Amino acid sequence: MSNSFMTIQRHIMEEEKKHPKATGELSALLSDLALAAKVISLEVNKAGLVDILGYTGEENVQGEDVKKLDIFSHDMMIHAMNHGGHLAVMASEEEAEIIRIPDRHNLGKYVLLFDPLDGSSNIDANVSVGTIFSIYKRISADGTPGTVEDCLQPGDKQVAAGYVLYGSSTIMVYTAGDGVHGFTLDPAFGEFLLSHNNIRIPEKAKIYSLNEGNYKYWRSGLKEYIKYLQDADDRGREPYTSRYIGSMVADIHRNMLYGGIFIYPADRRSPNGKLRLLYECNPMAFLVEQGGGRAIDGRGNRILALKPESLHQRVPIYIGSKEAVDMAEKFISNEE
Ligand code: AHM
Ligand code: MG
Repeated sequence: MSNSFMTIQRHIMEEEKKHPKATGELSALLSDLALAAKVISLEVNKAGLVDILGYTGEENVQGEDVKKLDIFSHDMMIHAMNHGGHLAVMASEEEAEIIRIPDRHNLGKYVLLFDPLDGSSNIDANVSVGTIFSIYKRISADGTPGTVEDCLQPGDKQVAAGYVLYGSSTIMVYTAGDGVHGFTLDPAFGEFLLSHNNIRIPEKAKIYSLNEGNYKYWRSGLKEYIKYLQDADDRGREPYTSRYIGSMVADIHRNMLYGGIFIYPADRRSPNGKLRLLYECNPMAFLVEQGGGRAIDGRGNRILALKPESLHQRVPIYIGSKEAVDMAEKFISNEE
């Protein structure tokens, strides 16, 4: 079948058919996520109209509360996902505790972790933002409500993960452990259509992305690594180029396509970096590893091997093209 008719639902079903024991539940879950993404995409694209249409107060013209987009996205994810019967429990970057699924719907075998709208501080400037998701199988007993332990599994246990980038177009990228695939939302049909089959992150990077405003707080190894990237070498290597949007989904998506490294390091001000292991680092690490790249914490560990200790734990991250992450590891392994 040609790509133009390969919808995300069809792709997910065909992937699942490769596994003889599959029940179709994961397909149903991913399809529900695609639906939530379409609704969030519509709302994100309307954001700029808010001022023009006079929705700026606490209430809109219909007398309804105007929700901030990150809260809207959080609520939308919950409403789209909590009645499907496939989940035992959820957790979101926007909520301190686990999100329980209503009775009778909470006996499914999967666990969903998500960041409903990452980078939302950028939204008023029309900068791209994204939704990130991560799916595990429950470890608590079947037929009981899910628990916090279900959410605290190492990233290596993910069965699927992905992101939706609301940019110049809306694209949903996912992996279910067999490559990374991207689907662009066709606004005319309202369908996600396969646009990026089997994304492979270039092994050699050209781009580095990190917040250089934090230079003063970096340790010596990171300073030396960035200096190294900015320099040419005598074997003909050109300097890297710097690109930092400040929206993780957009920065990593670009690096997946063009080759690059994204870093949110530990430094003297943020001893564990900024980004959250469960909602940001693990799903992105699964995608990047599936695309042939690497993701490490700069302390000798793969991101996906870390055992989470708490729902909102932060970890430093070095993620992207293999060669660039290997090189970063050498510089930072002996930093002071
Ligand atoms: P958020 O979860 O509050 O939106 O913050 C996460 C975002 C990432 O998308 C981005 O990579 C990072 O924060 C940027 O942080 P900084 O402004 O410190 O560079
Ligand atoms: Mg976030």
